[in-house]
Parts: sequence; structure tokens; C-alpha cells
Amino acid sequence: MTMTEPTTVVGAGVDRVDGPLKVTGAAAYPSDVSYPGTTHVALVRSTIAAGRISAVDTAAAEAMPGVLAVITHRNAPRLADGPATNLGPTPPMPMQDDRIRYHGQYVAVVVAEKAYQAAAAARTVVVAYDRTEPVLAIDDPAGELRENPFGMDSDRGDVEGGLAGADVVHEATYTTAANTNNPLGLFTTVAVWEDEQLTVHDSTQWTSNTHVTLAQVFGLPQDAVRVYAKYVGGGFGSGLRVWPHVILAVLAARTVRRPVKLTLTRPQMFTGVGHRPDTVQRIRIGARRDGTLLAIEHQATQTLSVDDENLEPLAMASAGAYACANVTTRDRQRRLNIPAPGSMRAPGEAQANFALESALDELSYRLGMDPLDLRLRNYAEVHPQFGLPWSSKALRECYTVGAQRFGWARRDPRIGAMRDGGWLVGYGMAGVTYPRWQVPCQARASIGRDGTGYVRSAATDIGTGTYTVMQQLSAELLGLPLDQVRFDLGDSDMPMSPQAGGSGLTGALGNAVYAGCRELIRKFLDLVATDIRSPLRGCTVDDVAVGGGRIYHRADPRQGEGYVTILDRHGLDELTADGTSTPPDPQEIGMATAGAFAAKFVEVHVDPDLGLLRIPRVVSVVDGGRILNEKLARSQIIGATVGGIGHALLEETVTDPRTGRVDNATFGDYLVPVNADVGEVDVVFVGAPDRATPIGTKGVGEVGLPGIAAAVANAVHHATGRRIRSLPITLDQLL
Ligand code: MCN
Ligand code: MOS
Repeated sequence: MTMTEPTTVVGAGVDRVDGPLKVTGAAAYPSDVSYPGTTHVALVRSTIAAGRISAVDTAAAEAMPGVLAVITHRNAPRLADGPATNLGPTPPMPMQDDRIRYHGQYVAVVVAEKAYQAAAAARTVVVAYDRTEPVLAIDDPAGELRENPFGMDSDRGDVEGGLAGADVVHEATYTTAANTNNPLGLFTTVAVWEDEQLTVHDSTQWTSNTHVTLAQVFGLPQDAVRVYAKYVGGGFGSGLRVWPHVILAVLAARTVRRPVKLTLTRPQMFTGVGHRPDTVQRIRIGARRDGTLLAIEHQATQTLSVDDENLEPLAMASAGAYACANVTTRDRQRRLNIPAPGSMRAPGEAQANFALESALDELSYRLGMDPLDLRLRNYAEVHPQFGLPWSSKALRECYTVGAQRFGWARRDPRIGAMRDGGWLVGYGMAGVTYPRWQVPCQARASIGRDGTGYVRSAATDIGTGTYTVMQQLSAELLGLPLDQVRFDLGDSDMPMSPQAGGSGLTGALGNAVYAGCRELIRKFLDLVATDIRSPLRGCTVDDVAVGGGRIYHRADPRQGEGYVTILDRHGLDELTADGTSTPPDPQEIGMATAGAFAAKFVEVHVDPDLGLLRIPRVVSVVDGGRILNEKLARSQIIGATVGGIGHALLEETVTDPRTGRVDNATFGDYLVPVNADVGEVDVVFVGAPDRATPIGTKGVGEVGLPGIAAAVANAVHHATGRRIRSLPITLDQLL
């Protein structure tokens, strides 16, 4: 049983299996879940960014109609800290003391019969503060500066020596604004206590972690907690951590001994579930006249919240991208009185790629060289840090196919030389080397007497298509038609799964499904190992293939029998097997485990009189290894391209420099791209199955985003001669 037997299903762009449930409203998102007697929660947030609570008056709120409880730091129980995860520690537990760390921190919880009663009562809670001066700016020395917070700073060769020997040195500072994830589905937690048994429905990207965290925080045995996340209305990284509101919902339910539903408001989504931190990045880059890179230095500072940690390596990206002998990367975090930053689609990569790929473009002009040629000149044939061959890399093909589809050869390199009527036309490009994220995962596979397969894992589908691609993969691996396999997820009682994050779920889960299905077939073969009635007796799993509901000899497909026949003969209702996947070890396999690669080409039109900027077309060519579902993977790249356009032109979370309040925490004020902002988006997949794991996939959930901002900025320079080094690129910068 190997992956060298492709069926027509896998790879095909089959429609989402959960599509009909979603469009008919039958799919229950956490906000759709309702238990009899559900009560509702409203949250009160601090109106200062730093200081202490000096007094709280909840009397009026407690007297309001329908109010069941008001919880503040004064009556909240002390909670244990959550666990450290592979993304860092759980955010600090809420309402454990009187300290205010940021504007928008939860200071009171109102529980009432009805949502409107809770909301009305929340407005009457009076909180008095002893305010201190908040630290709010990334360059404010009053904020603690953490050096090398991820332990990932790197030094290769001798950067100063490389720069000294370079014919051309480019040095510049790039800045990127804070952005807010803003999934459409407002995060909701439904919590129910029955005796000492806790059930939670949550908008999370990581069911297993919410499960473990709630057990630890509330001091419960693991089997006393069950977490569901069957449908999640998007996350883009904001559902990777167990945020304070989840803890407060559970606490509220325990306090009133009734089911509780808590749905964040849109403004609360700006302060309570993370955001992409703003950055300042310094790049020094030097090259020989022929374009050979001699040195790259990348120093990045990003913001961080008080008492929190956020794993977001930035500069590190520059160490693995190009063949360059001398590279230094430095990451720093400045602690401020701001809501906690967290992962947002392509965390770190999005910001770092903007700096590096802009710097390369600037260098190309200094060298008088085509920007694409400069990238190709410094192509990393082997992993530049580890010296190992890549498990797969088709970045060269991304560049050449992209250039061809885009018509890069038509580009007149002179600035401002291309026009469309009154509009200046610019062509820009960028490359992306995306890191691989793979962590252990488990799945369970069964085949029943009715001949259907059932595969499951505690994973989540946040809108990506996990249900669909895992059903496709299970069908292929079990040799069953697509509609005879069910894949289920989003339940912490199922085998442990990692986060839908780091573009890593498909690989981790897919390989766990592979292991589970293979183990299941082995179990069938075990059953018939000495069965003289079975044509499969004595076969190992490597001797056989599957298809049409049967296991058969690889060498002679006529020799075989159906799952149902075997189960019948042995009087079994079903067989079940577990599978685990673990990340491949580069040393063991002798390869650098590659993530996705991509080349982005962008055309911009700029109206020099009005400062208007339009993006009529984007070409993204992506190497994602084996693509499980062409349609869904394409949607991933299109969606991320839209996110990239937001990053480039529109999105900016504005914090008031005096109060620390997020000033634009609504969809009216926080701009995201709409249909009219997005032109033609051409997506192509190239490459071959990745060699590091049996299923051969690489992640594609994020790679569509980085590179867009740099390609836009580079195109703007080509069109106008203006070099914009800060995101978002706004109209005023173009006038
Ligand atoms: N896929 C595929 N073939 C591959 C890899 C992926 O067909 N070789 C498709 C599948 O449909 C799969 C999807 O792409 O479900 C994403 O797979 P993967 O790259 O493994 O990413 P994850 O499953 O880990 O999903 C998380 C990723 C991240 S990190 C963010 S952020 C993000 C993203 O996915 N958030 C999203 N895409 C999103 N899409 C939607 N609709 N909503 C979000 O919040
Ligand atoms: Mo993605 S930001 O890793 O959920």
C-alpha cells in the first residue's frame, strides 16, 4: 500500500463536503449551540491602559433585571496558569488581581438571563482606577526590550566582512503596522457544567489544547472536560490560544450553575483575541556587481503585551531564503501596555518578507539588474543554514512560470515608463520561502460491517476544508468511494490533534490518517494471516493495494477480498486502528524539511494626481508539494492574497498614543479589502510531492499572503519612483 497509486479523487477539486450544511444553516457554529436554560455573559473592559483598579461598584448591575452574577477580580477564584504549548505559554489568567495591563482588559463579567440584560447591566458597572502612564510606542525605552526572545537569532559567516567586500550596499528601515485578524465569526464560548463535568463549545483552532488548558486551569481530570469545535467561522490565527474570555465563560457557568453563552462583540475582537504586532526592521544587504549576495543583516523589533509572550520569529526568515554566506538575524520584542499580539496569518513571515523582498528590489535598482534575475542569481539550491538538500523545492519553477503567465518580459525597467491612460503602471514581484511547521498528531480509522469507513481526529476545520481533504485522503487510503467514508473532527474525545496553524494541520493530520489507515489494513491482514479461505493470507501491508472496498495483491489485483467479506467471516462488526504522525527528523532523512515556496507578481496602477492605487492583477505560483484538493488549495491562495492586499494597502490597527485605546475597532473604521479592491487573481501550483512524509503535502494556508505587500511596494516604485517602506501604503504617501 503506497501513495504511488493515485486515484481520481485525491487532487480533484471536489466541493466541500460540509458546504450544503453551511449554506443551509445546518452546520452549528459555537454561536448556534444552545442548551436549555442558557444564560448570557457581557464583559466590562478597562478604560485605561496601565494602573490599578481602586474601586468597583457592581451594586447597580446586580440590581438590574435578569442579572444572576457579577464577577470581578474581588470575587473571582484564583486560577492555575494554563500550560505552555508549542506556541508558548497560555495568556495570563483574567481577573486575578487589580492590575491593568492594557486598555480593553476584562475587569468585570455580568451574567444574566438574556444577552441584552447582561449588556445593559454591564454598562452600569463603575470602575475607578489609579492610572499610571502607559508605555505604548515600539521605540519607547520605558518598555522592556527582550533580546533574542525565541532563541532563534542566527549568525552565519561574517556580515561585516561581507559588507566591506560588497560593490553595492543597501541599508534601510522598514515598518509595518499592527493588523487585526478579524474572522467573520465572532468568537463564542458555550460552557456547561453538569456535576463536575465540563462541556465547552468554542471558536478555537485547537480543540485538544483548549481541552488540556481548561482541565489544568480549573483543576479537573482530563476526562472531566470535553471541548467541541465542529465549525469555526474563521480564525486566521486568533483561535490558536485559549484567550481570557474562554476562561471567563467557564467561570461564569460555574458561578451561576447554568449553561452560559459568551459571544464577543466586534470591538472586543480587537482587544481580546490577538493581533499582528507592528514592527520596525533594519536591513543591510550587500552584493557584488554581478548580483551575488555577500551579506544580509536583518534586525527586527516587534511589540508585545505586558505579562504575555508571543512566538513570532521575524528576522529568522532571512536566514533560510537565499544562498548567502554571511547572514545575521536578530529578533527583539518591546513590551507595551497593549492588548496581546498573537499569530495572524503568516505571523512574522508577512512582516519580514516585506522588509527583505523590498530591500532586494532596492538592491536590484542599485545594481541595474532585473529584480527576478537577482533572486535567481542567489537561488538556494540547498538549505542555506543546514546545507542539506530540500525535501522539495520548485521555487525556480514558481519564478519562471509566474514570469511567463504574468508577462514579466513586457516590463520596461525604466521608472514611470509604463502607462495606461492617465495611470502609471508598475510591475513588481517577490519570492517566498515559507517555513515548515509539523508537530505530532493522531487519528483513528474504522471500517464497519456496512462497508463504510469512519476516520476521526480532534482537529478543527476553520474554513480551510479539513473535513473535505481528509475525507478524500481517507477514501483513497482505504480504497473506498468518497461517499462511503466519513471524516469527523472537532471533539476533544477524539485522538489528539495539533492546531490548525502554521499551515501544518493538513500535513500532520494527513500523515496520521495515512498511518491509521495503513494500520487498519494491517489489522485486516492480521485477521486473515492464517485463514486458508482468504486469498490474502500471509500478505504484508506492503504486498497489497486497496480499491473498490477490497484489499488485493499488488501483483495480481484479482487476488483479494472485500472488507465486508472479511468482517463477516470473522463475525466482527468493525475494525478500528490508531495512527500517529511525527515530524520527520532532517538529520535522519538527510533532507531539510521544506515548507511551501511561492513567487508573486503584481501589477499596480497609480493615479499620480489623486494618489489612487489599484491592483488589477496578481499572479501567485505556489509549490505546496502534493495538492490534495485543487479547488480548496486555490481558495486558500486567493483568500490569502486578499489578506496580502489588506496588509499592503488598508489594514492598520490604530492605537491612541495617549490612552492606548484601539481607535478603529469596528468594520466601519478598520479597512479590509472588498471585492472592488481585488482584481484578477491567478493561482498556479507547481512542483512535486514533498519527499519528507508519505502523503507528500506541504502547507498552503499562509504562503499566499507574504510577498504580496513587497510585490505591491516594488510595483509602486516601478510605477512612480517612490519607495514606500511602511505598511500600509496609503494614498497620502503617493501624492
Ligand atoms: N490543502 C490542500 N493541499 C495541500 C495543503 C492544503 O489541498 N497540500 C488545502 C486543504 O483544503 C486544507 C487547506 O488547504 O484544509 C489548508 O491546509 P494547511 O496549509 O495545512 O493549513 P491548516 O490546515 O493548518 O490551516 C491553518 C491555516 C492558517 S495557519 C491560517 S492563519 C489560515 C489558513 O489556514 N486561516 C484561515 N487558511 C484559512 N482559511 C479560512 N477559510 N479561514 C481561516 O481562518
Ligand atoms: Mo495561522 S496564523 O498559524 O493560524
